[in-house]
Amino acid sequence: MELVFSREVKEAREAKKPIVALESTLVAHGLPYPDNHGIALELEAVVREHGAIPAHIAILDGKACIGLELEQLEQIAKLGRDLAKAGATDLAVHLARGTSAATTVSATSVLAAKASIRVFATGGIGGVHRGDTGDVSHDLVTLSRTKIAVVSAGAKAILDLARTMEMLETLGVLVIGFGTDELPAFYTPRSEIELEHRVDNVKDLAKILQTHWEELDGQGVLVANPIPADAALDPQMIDRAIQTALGDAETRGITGKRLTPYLLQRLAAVTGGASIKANRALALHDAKIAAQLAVQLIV
Ligand code: PSU
Ligand code: MN
Repeated sequence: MELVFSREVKEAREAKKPIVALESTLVAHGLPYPDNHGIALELEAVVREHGAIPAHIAILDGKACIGLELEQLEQIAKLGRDLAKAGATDLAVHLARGTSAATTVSATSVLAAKASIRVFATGGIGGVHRGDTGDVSHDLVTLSRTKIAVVSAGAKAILDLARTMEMLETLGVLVIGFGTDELPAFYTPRSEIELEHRVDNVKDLAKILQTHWEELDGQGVLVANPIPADAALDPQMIDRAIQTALGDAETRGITGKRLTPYLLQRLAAVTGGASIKANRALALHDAKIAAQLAVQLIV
């Protein structure tokens, strides 16, 4: 497959600099304009500040873009939900037809791995939705078969976190708490779901990843990195807001691909923007740890 690299990523590859993948669905479908554009630029800045090169990933006119030029990123932020949302399964359709799409965690992971990028920062992965609809994000399956470390604040709190954790275990996705013994709950640091493994620094983490990938042919790893305490939302407040958003989605019959973006948008409205502020803080924290990890992996 032909990969199109941004100027900065092309140079980084030639100089063998560490690179961190970033997803475009968070930009197009997870956050409203113009916050999405500002946050995407901040994510890139944090990655650079910590010694790595950012590579936002998307499909533009049938090209798998690894790293986006400024105007491309802005275009994606402005298009928002008018842009298609592609999971890993949808990639071939866009590539073959020459169409454009924002890439989810699953699609971003697949394309990053094709570009030999091993570290990816995002807010929260998809997972098992609440209730009994059987809606389970393809992110989980992709992680089970793609060599990538996704640094995220766990899975989004709108999900059933306990079942998401069980599914990760079933699929053999290694989950490692970064400075925590519990799966983070996205907007809050704690879920009371205990993790089997914890690290407290990127050096320790890098060693585990190298062993996992190089000696055992292990695949995806979820690095569960809690939201910084000072940015966390009140657990009861966000729980109530999630209940409201879930109720609204049910009333309006929203399912499938539109569900996650709809819930995030409702949460932003119900919390008066507090969920967006928290999302920004946790994603920036993920970008920082991911950059430090990417640096550590090549030393
Ligand atoms: N995390 C966020 N915001 C998002 C997403 C994750 O903070 O918008 C996106 C990711 O792209 C993830 C997708 O892969 O939501 C999951 O969608 P679904 O539940 O339809 O699989
Ligand atoms: Mn789904």
